Amino acid sequence: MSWLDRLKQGLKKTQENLVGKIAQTLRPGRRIDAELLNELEEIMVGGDIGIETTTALVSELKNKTAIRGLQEADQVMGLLREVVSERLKKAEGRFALRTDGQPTVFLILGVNGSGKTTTIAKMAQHFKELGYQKIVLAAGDTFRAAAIEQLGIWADRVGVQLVKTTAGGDPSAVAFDAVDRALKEQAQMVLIDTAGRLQTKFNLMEELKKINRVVEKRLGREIDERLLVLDGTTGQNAISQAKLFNEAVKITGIVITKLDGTAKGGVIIPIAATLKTPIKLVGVGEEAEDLKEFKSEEFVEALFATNGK
Ligand SMILES: Nc1nc2c(ncn2[C@@H]2O[C@H](COP(=O)(O)OP(=O)(O)OP(=O)(O)O)[C@@H](O)[C@H]2O)c(=O)[nH]1
Ligand SMILES: [Mg+2]
Repeated sequence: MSWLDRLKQGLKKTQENLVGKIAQTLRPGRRIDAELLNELEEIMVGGDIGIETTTALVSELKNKTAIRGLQEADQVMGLLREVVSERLKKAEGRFALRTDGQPTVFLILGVNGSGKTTTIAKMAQHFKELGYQKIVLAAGDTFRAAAIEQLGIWADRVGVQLVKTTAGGDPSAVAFDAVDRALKEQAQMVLIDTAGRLQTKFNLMEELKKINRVVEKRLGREIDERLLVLDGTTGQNAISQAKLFNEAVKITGIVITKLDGTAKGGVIIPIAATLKTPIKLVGVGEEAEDLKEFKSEEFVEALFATNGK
């Protein structure tokens, strides 16, 4: 199955919940009026676009229909696609990969269960296939023994190195050791896993700051990417998570997972429109092929597909 087909399949519920419902509202023969715009607004808020972004989108639709002299409801879909595309396009971002012989270092963050560890596994596989011969994974989620084991299984399966400690150990020390090894052995990449849960939120954020600090000290430069993994099924919650994490360490990119099987995927629009952080990867399933670079055009095509075509 091509990536576009996977994306379409993954986004099917979101597509139905959002674009499907909007299409029903935009019946041929209906005129564009205040009532129609209110209905659109309701569907968009219900589709996890959030009040702020919905208001902005609807007001832009209103202006554009006036400027272009559009009166027919069935002319609105093309316009909506246009204004959504613009926002998603601005949120596109590529990975910062090093080309100076130093290892590219990514710190992976996010609340528990968001998909951090599987994202690391998928990324390791992807970069291995791209020709990165030496990749080091750091089992920085020392909170649970199972988390260390899970990453270890992936490291064996993909054929990359793992640096770990025992459960309850110091995550910063693991991250430091992984980067230290990568520098000494001239590895091309280090992917650092972190815990998504600790006793209190304050502790988690302080720990993430410490990992970041310790790694950057060893590197003598900034970490290349601090990637926040957001679970697409949590809808609007993803936005508040992003703000929270961004206060602790500056997030350089967003990964949105689990867009399959949720009707809440519309959240990608406010993520793109309100957060100043590029979206770098989107995930629509548990297989390695289900996680890919975010390309707004493909995404819009899948989101606005009619009848899954
Ligand atoms: N359907 C679906 N499941 C996913 C996707 N990405 C991850 N998962 C699943 O989500 C679950 C949690 O993923 P993990 O990678 O363990 O999440 P985590 O953030 O490391 O979680 P903690 O280690 O508990 O903090 C696993 O069962 C994954 O297989 C996705 O894109 N789609
Ligand atoms: Mg994990």
